Amino acid sequence: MSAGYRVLGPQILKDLHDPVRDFAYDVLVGLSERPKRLPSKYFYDDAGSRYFQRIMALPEYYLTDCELEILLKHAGDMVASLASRGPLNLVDLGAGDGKKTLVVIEHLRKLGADFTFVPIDISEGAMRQLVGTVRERMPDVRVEGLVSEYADGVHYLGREHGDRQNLVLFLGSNIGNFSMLQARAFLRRLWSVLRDGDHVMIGFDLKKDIEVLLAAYNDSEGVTAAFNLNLLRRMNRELGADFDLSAFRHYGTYNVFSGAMESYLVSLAPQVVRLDALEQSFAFDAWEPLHTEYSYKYLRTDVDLLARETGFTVETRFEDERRWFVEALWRVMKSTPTPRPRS
Ligand code: AVI
Repeated sequence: MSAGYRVLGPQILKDLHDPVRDFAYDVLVGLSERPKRLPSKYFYDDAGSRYFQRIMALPEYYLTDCELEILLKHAGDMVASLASRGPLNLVDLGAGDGKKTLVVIEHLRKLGADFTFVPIDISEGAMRQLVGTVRERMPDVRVEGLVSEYADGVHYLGREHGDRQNLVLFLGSNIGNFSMLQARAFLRRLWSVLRDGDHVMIGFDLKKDIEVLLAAYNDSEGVTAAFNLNLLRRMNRELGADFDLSAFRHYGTYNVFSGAMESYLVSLAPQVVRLDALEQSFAFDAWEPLHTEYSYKYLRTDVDLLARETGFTVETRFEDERRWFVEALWRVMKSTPTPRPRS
């Protein structure tokens, strides 16, 4: 076992960072910037993960339905050849409630594959729920859950799972929460810990009618607003802050130039917020934004380019009927030596 992880029950591992200290540090950095910003990974405390599960069930949040439709139709074809190639780790980065992953697992079981399910998620509550669901519904499946951020999960993968082939799932447009630069860096890092012939399956949300995008991130029930505002509640609880949630509003907008849905919390009045854990106060002007999330949307050509730029070859890609979402299966290419420039 690597020194960075602690066993939490027989099959859940937890990383050893001090989560409150990391959170405090990122809040200090983010609230000191202009414009103010916070990393979207802090949405996912247990309450935030529950809000996100509600978002995935909303009629306006089409992403989950599109991806589920693709997986129900094509997951069998996508994993068939991998299942026959010997023992496999099915790694799920940002697993959440695992609803879509269960479809892939079901296919691997039907194909008689020898596999271990390795879900990796930042939320311990979501992880316990997922591991519980798999144990209950599919007691024959080996599960080894890891509660950690993506970067630590990728590091763990490289150290602990080098001897079996890997299929890494990165579903639900989680990649969209990275900037294009971060997505490239993340995929290169993932590539570097994987071996030639390993696979990644990535869900990309495509560029589409802007009204559809705006509705998905500004739902009529206000669940996305509550999800966003929960970040302030989390700071109140964990960092001794005194944010007044009614003094901020959620604002989701689409930036056509960058291709991202952008989420903000906008201060409705001039106010000063105290954070005891930082021994510091922060002033907000009226209408000052606090940026909380990017959700990048892709063109099909962006997806293929990203594969090429990060060392993968595109094996298959499937779209839903509305052609709003792409599920891509990429293979890690390592055997071809990088061509050297002629001298
Ligand atoms: C997790 N992630 C891919 C979601 C998204 O669409 O960016 C999070 C989310 N934010 C608002 N609604 C959903």
